[in-house]
Amino acid sequence: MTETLVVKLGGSVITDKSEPETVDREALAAAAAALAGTDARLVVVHGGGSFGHHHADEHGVTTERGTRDAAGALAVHEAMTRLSREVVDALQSAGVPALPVRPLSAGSRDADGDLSLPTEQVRRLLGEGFAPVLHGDVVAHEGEGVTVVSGDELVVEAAPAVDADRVGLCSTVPGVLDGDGDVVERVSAVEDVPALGDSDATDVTGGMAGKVQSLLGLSAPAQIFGPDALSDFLAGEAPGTTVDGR
Ligand code: IP8
Repeated sequence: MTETLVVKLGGSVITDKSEPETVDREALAAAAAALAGTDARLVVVHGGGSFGHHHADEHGVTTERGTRDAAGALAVHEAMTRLSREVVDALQSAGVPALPVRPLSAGSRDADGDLSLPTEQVRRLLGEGFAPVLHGDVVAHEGEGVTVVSGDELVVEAAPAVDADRVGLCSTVPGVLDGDGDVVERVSAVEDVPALGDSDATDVTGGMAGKVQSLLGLSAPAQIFGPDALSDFLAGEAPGTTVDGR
């Protein structure tokens, strides 16, 4: 049976973070070519890199701290729309039937910061043979105006919605690293990695601990791996770190 995969392309993988709004075209084309080589049904998510984070910083917006400045919120959203366009174009050029899905138009957070994201359109697009592409964005947040929604959060929402068989996070690091800098093969609980257990595992604004903790709640196994291992992941291998809390 055809597999359903949710793949996140980290913002740092597909952009040059040292220069505002700069796409790493070589890295993006390589990822798109790898994604074009799979028969799996694909949901693609990407992060902000030098697009979203630059503007979010400028306007003081995080996943928890919001803004009611409409121009600032639009600056973040439009930057992410520009990056999404680059990603969708690269995917389509490689032969992936990609179409963008905008979290700002659908998602929101309640006063506790819990995200709700309608996903019917993602399921339908997938069912009709498209590859929906979601991106980090800003979303309405009760009591805060708008706050950032990260790609990792979207992965956690999208994977159960499409009944994903596997989840892949393509990141700049080759996996979860232990205290010696070696890749940890498997994580079944945050405590499995002392270097993570020591840090604030409830921090979902970024960092490996928050990423691992949210992936542990999924009912599908997740892999965290570097850009060179994307094809291996798509081919059914388990590169980098397997995060599986089941
Ligand atoms: O790079 C953040 O997404 P992330 C997106 O996955 C914005 O954390 C708008 C900064």
